[in-house]
Amino acid sequence: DPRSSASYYERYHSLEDIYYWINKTAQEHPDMVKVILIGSSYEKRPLYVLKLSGRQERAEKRAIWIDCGIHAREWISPAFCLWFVQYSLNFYNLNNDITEMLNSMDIYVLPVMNPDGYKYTWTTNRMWRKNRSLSKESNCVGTDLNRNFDANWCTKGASNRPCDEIYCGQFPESEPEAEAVANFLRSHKDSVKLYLSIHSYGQMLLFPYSCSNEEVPNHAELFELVQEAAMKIRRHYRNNYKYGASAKTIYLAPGGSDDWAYNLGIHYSFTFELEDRGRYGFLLPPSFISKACNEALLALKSIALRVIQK
Ligand code: ING
Ligand code: ZN
Repeated sequence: DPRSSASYYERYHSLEDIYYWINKTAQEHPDMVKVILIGSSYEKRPLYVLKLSGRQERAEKRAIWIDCGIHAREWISPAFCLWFVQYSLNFYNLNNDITEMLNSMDIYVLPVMNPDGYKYTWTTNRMWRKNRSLSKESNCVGTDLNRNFDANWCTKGASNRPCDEIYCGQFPESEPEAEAVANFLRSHKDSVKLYLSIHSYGQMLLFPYSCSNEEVPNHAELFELVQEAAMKIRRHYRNNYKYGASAKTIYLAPGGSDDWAYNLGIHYSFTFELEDRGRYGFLLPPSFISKACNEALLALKSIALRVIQK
């Protein structure tokens, strides 16, 4: 509708809107979209994954996994997942890159991995990061889902205190949101070749390890992939993304999903930190959504098409 000031994908959406959108998107594209329930959150909200497939059936199809919204306040992240799904459906058979991606790989998209936290950022505290699980030993609420995976769990760079923002939880996968993702990936590990987790902010393209200063065996290959993707963002959008192994590029962060996925055997595993460009932090105004999503899409395409060629 040309009269509306900004399209649906250039706004942020409440959790209820996103659930409605998931359903509607699947109904409108029954040939390309399936909804999979992979589990539920601590407060029993459903965790839905959209499975996107091209119309070409191929035996032994490989897959990409993308999760958004691990951290509640990083609103650009779910916005990217919605935007990416819409782009895929609109430009399949129109844009060569997305057509090739969807013909060679199924793409699993989890738009909101932390629905309880996301809801809380809309109702109560915009700056909430963790999920909303209660603790036995403390009145503080929430575990950092990106410290709850079984990769050097709760070592330096995470906290065992429930009041901290980087609380690792009671044990690895103690949180139903992390467990649901881990279970899904364990049962699809032969097909999923590329893992991607979307965060903000800071403009970085990261790969394992975050949980140690060690280099992964294919470090040089992963470095080339993010370097090329960052170069494309620089050329097309005149924006500088940093890139490299997480522990050296930002900080030590054990228990992260990308490290865990890597150790499971998904050797193309990445975390993207999207915009802002230095002014708004987590509070990126809606007018910046499309630029942030376009540059992340460019990086995703660049990496995915390389992985498809391997
Ligand atoms: N940054 C990530 C965090 O969880 C990160 C950084 C990347 C950690 C990859 C682990 C693995 O702290 C944000 N902004 O959340
Ligand atoms: Zn984050």
